[in-house]
Amino acid sequence: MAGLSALSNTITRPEPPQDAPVLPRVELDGRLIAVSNRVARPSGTTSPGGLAQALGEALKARGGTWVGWSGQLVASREAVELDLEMDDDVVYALLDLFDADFQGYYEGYANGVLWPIFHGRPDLSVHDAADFEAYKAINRAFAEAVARMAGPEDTIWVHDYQLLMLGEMLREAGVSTTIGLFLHIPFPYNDVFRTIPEAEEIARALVKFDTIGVQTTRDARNLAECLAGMGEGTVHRRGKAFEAHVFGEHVRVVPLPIGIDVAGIQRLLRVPPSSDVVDFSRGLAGRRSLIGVDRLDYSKGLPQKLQAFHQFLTEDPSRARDVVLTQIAPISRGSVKAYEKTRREVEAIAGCIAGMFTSLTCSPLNFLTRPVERGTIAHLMARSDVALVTPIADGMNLVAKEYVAVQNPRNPGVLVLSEFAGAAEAMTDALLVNPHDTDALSEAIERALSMPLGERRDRHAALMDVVRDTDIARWSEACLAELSAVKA
Ligand code: GDG
Repeated sequence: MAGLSALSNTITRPEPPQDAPVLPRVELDGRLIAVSNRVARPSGTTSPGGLAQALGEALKARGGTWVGWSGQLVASREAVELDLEMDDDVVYALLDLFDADFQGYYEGYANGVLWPIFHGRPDLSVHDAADFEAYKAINRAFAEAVARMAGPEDTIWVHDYQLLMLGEMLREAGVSTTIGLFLHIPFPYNDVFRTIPEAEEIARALVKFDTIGVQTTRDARNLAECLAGMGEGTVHRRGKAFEAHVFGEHVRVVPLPIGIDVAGIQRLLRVPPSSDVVDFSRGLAGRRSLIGVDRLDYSKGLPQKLQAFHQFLTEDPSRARDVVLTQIAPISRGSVKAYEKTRREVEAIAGCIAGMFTSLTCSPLNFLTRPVERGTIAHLMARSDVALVTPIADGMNLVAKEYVAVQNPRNPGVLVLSEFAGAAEAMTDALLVNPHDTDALSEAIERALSMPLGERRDRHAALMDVVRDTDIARWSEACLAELSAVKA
């Protein structure tokens, strides 16, 4: 590891950001009504998460109505209210949910069955038929609220796995306008999807959407073929889209990779860093910085990442004085059993690394399970030589794009990226790794740390093109273009 300490420390101030060019807007006839379980309301504190982050930016940019859960649970269905909040051009329509259904809907079915199965982990699914009834009841509550406000010219844009039944329920409620779904998480292979006892009921509901946007071509193919396979239908490829004719319906499944607000994250670097970041930079004292930012979720590959980092240090314990990995891992869905288990597993490996490699004067691992302020994350990313983004399955992974966006193009860091992140489909100039291969991941860390400047610059320039191409404004315009094409 002689090379490591000999390399110059790459902590540099990123170059001044360039604002993204203004894009032509897709004109919609009526209003845009976005619907998601959670809403990033201006008055509230948003928990870390890619969907709220992305949708918030998209709606702020063009205006519209955002329907989502108010955060309030009520004791009877009759007490459910819909509150309206205005902020600039966005109306937040906040729906209370019925307490007795909420747990079955959210922890039980959405996060206990759909999340693990869609991430290829049917072994972690905990199925209870009553949870599906609760899931449908909450989807119906959303459908009733949206049906009350939707006009015939409006465009309804539903988000994610919590609301898969909404297209069908809106049609049942008499809504005839365009309804699209964007699925932020991967869609699994047919055999995995069919492990859900209600797979056919869900498939029949999915075909009621006009268009379904997904993160990658692989997801689009999986979804269209799965739907067609379940109903003995057909799939045709039309350009990048897959069109399924099945259950007497026609649904278009389109890869629409999501991105980030590039100018927005770069603007965070114009605000001086907090004293914590300044102290952190000072404390590095020539050590190289690696960063990871992942909700504490089994899909994010945290045990695999820490295991590989442990191996990297074990191969040459002197590395523990040359590098520091800052892993931000805010606890997420802490009351779901599989998450508790992942947390214990991750904490055990982190404890093992700390125990084996921390000296009286330095530690190679900063492991944080509390959420960190967004500006701090941006500054830490900008000051890190390497980002480790190693999910075992991920719809896209915005962290990979955020890291690239805040690098100094003259002296950029290196992105180590799991080949199982949706981001890997286009970000092929990252160091792509299989996170289950501990040796390969440990080697990728070393290769990233010793990559020559010329190669770092070339890879970064290519990655930055991908990040700009999928900027959040472009993504939302591309989604809305798909939706408006349905009406044409
Ligand atoms: C879902 C899909 C898809 C993380 N920790 C903190 C924090 N974060 C921010 C990150 C990033 C976001 O949360 C996480 O986005 P990801 O894309 O990585 O992952 P998910 O939350 O699983 O998002 C995913 C996404 O939806 C969008 O479609 O990419 O595949 O699973 O922005 O920076 N933010 C703050 N403190 C933290 O501690 N402030």
